[in-house]
Amino acid sequence: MSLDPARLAPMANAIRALSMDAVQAANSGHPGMPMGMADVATVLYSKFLKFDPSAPDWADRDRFVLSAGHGSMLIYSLLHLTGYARPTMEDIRQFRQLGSPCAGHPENFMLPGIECTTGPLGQGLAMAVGMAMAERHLNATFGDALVDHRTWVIAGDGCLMEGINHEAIGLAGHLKLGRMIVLWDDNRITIDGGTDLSTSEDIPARYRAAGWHTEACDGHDAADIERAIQAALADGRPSLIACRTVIGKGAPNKAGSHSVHGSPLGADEISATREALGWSALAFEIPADVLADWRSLGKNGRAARADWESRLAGDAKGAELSRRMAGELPAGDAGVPAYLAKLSADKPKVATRKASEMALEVLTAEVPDLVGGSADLTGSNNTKTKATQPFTADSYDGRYVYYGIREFGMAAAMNGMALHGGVIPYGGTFLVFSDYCRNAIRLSALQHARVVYVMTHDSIGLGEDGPTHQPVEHVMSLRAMPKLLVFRPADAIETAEAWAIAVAQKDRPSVLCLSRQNLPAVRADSEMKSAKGAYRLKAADAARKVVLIATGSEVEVAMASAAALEAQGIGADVVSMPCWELFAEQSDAYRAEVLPVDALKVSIEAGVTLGWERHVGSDGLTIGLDDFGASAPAEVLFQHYGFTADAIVPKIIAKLNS
Ligand SMILES: Cc1ncc(C[n+]2csc(CCOP(=O)(O)OP(=O)(O)O)c2C)c(N)n1
Ligand SMILES: [Mg+2]
Repeated sequence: MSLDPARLAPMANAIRALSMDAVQAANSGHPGMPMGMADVATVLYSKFLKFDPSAPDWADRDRFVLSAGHGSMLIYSLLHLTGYARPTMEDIRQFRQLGSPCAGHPENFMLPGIECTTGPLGQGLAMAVGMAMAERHLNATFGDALVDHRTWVIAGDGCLMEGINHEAIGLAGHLKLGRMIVLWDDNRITIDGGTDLSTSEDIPARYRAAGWHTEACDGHDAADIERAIQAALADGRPSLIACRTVIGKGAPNKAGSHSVHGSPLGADEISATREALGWSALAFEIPADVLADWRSLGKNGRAARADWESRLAGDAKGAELSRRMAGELPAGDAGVPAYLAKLSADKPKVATRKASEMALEVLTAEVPDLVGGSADLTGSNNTKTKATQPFTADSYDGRYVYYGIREFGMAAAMNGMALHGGVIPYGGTFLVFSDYCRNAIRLSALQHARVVYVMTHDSIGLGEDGPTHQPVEHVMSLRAMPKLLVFRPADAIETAEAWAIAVAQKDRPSVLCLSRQNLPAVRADSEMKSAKGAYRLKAADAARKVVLIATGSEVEVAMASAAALEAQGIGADVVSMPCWELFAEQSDAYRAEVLPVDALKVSIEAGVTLGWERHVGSDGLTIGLDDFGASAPAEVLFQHYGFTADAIVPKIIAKLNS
C-alpha cells in the first residue's frame, strides 16, 4: 500500500506548526529538528510504528526513542496528534514551563509514551540498544506470540558523533540486533554551523564496518522514506537510514541554517512559514481534517493490542511476563534470609567482590529477571554466575552480556533494558572507571531506572595497579548524585544485604563499591541492618567519648582502633555506614541515636574527606586520603597512608585533648 502524499503533507505540517509555535511561545527551544524530521516521523507513525495511545505501557509496543532530545517538540506533537491523553494542547502551550509534562527535553517520568529521557546526545541511541537487547531476551524467553516488537530511533548528527555511538553500534552489530532501526536526521548542520566544520567521516561506512545495514533516502519524500524503511525491515542486520533533510524545513528564510537549530523563528519568519506551507490555522489550532487523519491512525494499533492481550491471557507464560513487566520480584524471599543466616554462621573472610558473586549465585538462581555482565572484567568483577549463561546473537535467552571494553555503552544499554522492563540489569567495571559511564549513571537516577552497578577494586586497597586504578574521589562523588544508592559494604553479610536492597528498589539505581582484598566478617547476625544505611556495630564498653564511623574495608580498621581506645579506658562506638542515602532516610531520632552529639565523631574511609563533615560535624575528625594513591601492595599502602589503629588512635587522643 503506497502512501497518499497529499494527505501526509498537511499531517507533517501540523508537527511543524506546533513546534514553531510552542518554541515561539516559550521563547526557548529547538524548532529546526522537528520541522526537518516531520516528514520522516509522519511516515514512521502512519505506516510502521506499533503503538496504541490508549495503552502507552502496552508491553509489546514498539519502542520509539527520540535520541536527538533537543527536538522534543517532535515527540510532544506526535503524542498529542495521535491521541495520547497527554500532552493536551494546554500542556503544549506550556512547553518548557514549570509543571508542564512538555519539559525542555523529553522526560520518561513526566509523560507516558516517552520511553526514555534524552538530551545528552548519543545516549538515547545507546539506550535503544539495551531496549532491543531486552526485547530479544524476552522474545527468546516468552516466544513470538507475547514479545515481538521493534526499536526505532531518531538520531541527529550529534548522536552519531559522540564517542558512545561507537560503543553502542559495535555492541548492536555484534549482537545482530536486526529489529533496531535508526533514522538519522542527516541535515549536515549542528549548532556551530555545517558539519563540514568538524567532521569528514563516512558515517554509513563506519556503521557497515560495525555490522549494520545502511540505507539513504530523501527525508522529505514520503515514498522514498517508506522504501528505505521497507528495505531496513527486510534486512537481518540493525539498520541505519540516512534521511537527507533540511533543518527547519518550511521556514523560507531560515531553513537549512544553524540559526534555526535552537532559537525561536520569530514572528515574521513564522508568518512567512505559514504562508509558504499554506498553513492558515492559528497558533495551537489543528484543522479538523488534519487532526482527524492523525487520530484515525492513532487507532490503528488498537486491534493489535487487543489481540496481544488475548494471547497474553491464554498463554501459560502470560502471568510471568506480566509480573516481570510490572517490575515485581518473584513471590517469596529469593533465598536471602537463609543465605544471610548461613553467612552469619560461617563468617567467611572474603573480598566483597567475591561476596557479591556469592550473593549473586543465590539471587540469579531465584530471580530470572537479573541479566548480568561486565565491561571485560568478568573475572575481576565476579559478575558471572552459574545461572547466567552468555547472551549472544545465537542465544538471546542467555543472561550474561560480554559488553566488551565499553563502560559507557554498557551503562546506557542497562538503562535501556531497565526502561524496556522485564529485565533487571547489573554490570561491572572497576570503580575508578565509573567516571567513564558517569552520565549514564546520572540518567539511571534521573529516569528512576533499576540498574545495579557492580564497581570493584574500590580504593587504594586494590594495591599494585597504582593511582590510575585507585579510586579516591569516586565514592564521594557518586554520593553527590541525587536518587542514587551508593553502597560500600564491609563484609559478606553487608554485601548480601546491599544486593537484596538494590534489587528491591523498583525506581532507583544502586552502585556497589566492592573490595579487591579479603575482608573479615564484622557481623554475626542476619538482621538486614544495612537497610538503615548505618548502624551501631559495636557499643562502647567504657564511658563513650568517641564514635568511629567507617565504611567498607575501613570498618575493620575502625574496630581495631576502638579496641585500642578501650584499652586506654576511652569508650568508643563503631558505626558501620554502608549507605549514606538510606541513613539519610531514617528518622531524626534514629540518626541522633547512632551519631550522638555528646561524642567526638571520627570518619575513617580510604578516600577523599570532602563531605564527611556532614556526619562528624565541624568539630569532628576525618581520616581519609586527599591525594592520589600509589603503586604498592595494599597492606603497605594502608600503613603508608595511615589507615591503621597505630596511626589513627594518637590523632583521636590528640583531638580529645585539644
Ligand atoms: C552530550 C551533549 N553534548 C552537547 C549537547 C548540546 N547540544 C544540543 S544539540 C547539539 C547539536 C546537535 O547537532 P545535531 O544532532 O545535528 O542536531 P540538529 O542541529 O541537526 O538539530 C548540541 C551540541 C548535548 N545536548 N549533549
Ligand atoms: Mg544536524
